[in-house]
Amino acid sequence: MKRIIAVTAFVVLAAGIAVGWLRFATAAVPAGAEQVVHMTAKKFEYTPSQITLKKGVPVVLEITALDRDHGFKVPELGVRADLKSGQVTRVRIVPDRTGTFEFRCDVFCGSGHEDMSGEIVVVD
Ligand SMILES: [Cu+2]
Repeated sequence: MKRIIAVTAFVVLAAGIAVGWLRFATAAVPAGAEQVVHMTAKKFEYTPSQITLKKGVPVVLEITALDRDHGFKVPELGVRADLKSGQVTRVRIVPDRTGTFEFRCDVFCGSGHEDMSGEIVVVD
């Protein structure tokens, strides 16, 4: 009986360690796997205003709104986000086709708002 308890305790402990390790290992993978592109948004421009991505490769755009609220919209890639003033907004994109796609501000931000745009170039 003591032997059964000892074996059971060992199995439970080993399983616990295995699950813990697996969680640690899988949690560590996505963080380093995705490319991060840092951008800023301010009246009336994005920096950089052109970014080049690879088709099928996920990226996270980290966009900081420097002066006020802005928007970020890429209709052809199905992406839209609100950029709150002073905050970093993470926008995940997995480009599914090649081409040049315009992004623009869709939150009115002043007299130059209509010209606040840039482009994403997706290559193979
Ligand atoms: Cu705007």
